[in-house]
Amino acid sequence: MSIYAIGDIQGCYEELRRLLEKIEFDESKDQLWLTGDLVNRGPKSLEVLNYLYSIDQSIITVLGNHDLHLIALALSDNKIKSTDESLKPILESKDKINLIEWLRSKPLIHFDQKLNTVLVHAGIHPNWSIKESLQYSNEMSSIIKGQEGPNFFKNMYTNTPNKWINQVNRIDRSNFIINAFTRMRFMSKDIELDFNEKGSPIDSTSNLLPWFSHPNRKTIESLIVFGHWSALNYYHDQNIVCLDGGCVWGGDLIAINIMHPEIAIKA
Ligand SMILES: [Mn+2]
Repeated sequence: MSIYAIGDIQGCYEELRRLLEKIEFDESKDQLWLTGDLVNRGPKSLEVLNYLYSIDQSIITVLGNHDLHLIALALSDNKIKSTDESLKPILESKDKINLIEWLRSKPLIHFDQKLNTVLVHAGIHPNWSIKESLQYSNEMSSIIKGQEGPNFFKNMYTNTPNKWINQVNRIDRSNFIINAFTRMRFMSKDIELDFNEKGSPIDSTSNLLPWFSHPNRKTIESLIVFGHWSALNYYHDQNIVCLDGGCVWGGDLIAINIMHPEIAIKA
């Protein structure tokens, strides 16, 4: 059995199938980890979801910001905007309820203890240990899955608070946890999240640091597999590996065998 991880698919169904062929993925014995953002912007979001749903027993996926956005749309009566056109086939599908409930059952992070490896969409806040991160992810899953879901999603779209304080009101706490796991890229030296800068840290001239470069990051001993940052593309360094090749923007869909994060496989 092999474990593969694939970055942000965002509706790139053809590339997904091509990449799975290339790695000779065998759903009867291999496992596939996905960094989230399965849908939106790309041409075939419904096909991606239907396919992943059909091989659910062999995949582990975490939720990305676009997946959360899809759930939010499905649970509200809001009219969809032109930027969300690619989600329409899902929202109008006869399988909508099954697909959305399937997504709602997925976590924000996955931790494999034996491999000492974490799967997450954007990253792990530098102040959080694995144990704390799992606790926050579970806390949010019960909101996302539960009766509070629709109300939570209505209040989800905010960049504040941008600093982690453990004891704040429930809405601020939820929004911060979601933003850290699914939208974080850069932060200040005081660990305030910045949502404006999206470029590559390699050619950044600002004082901002990527979340993974923070000097006292608590999860430094574990491998963290993430996506969300297409400007980083495939990036492997000091126990982190980014797999967002920006497939939806004309880049690559990227896979790794989890035992060899130093080798990127592209389609
Ligand atoms: Mn994302």
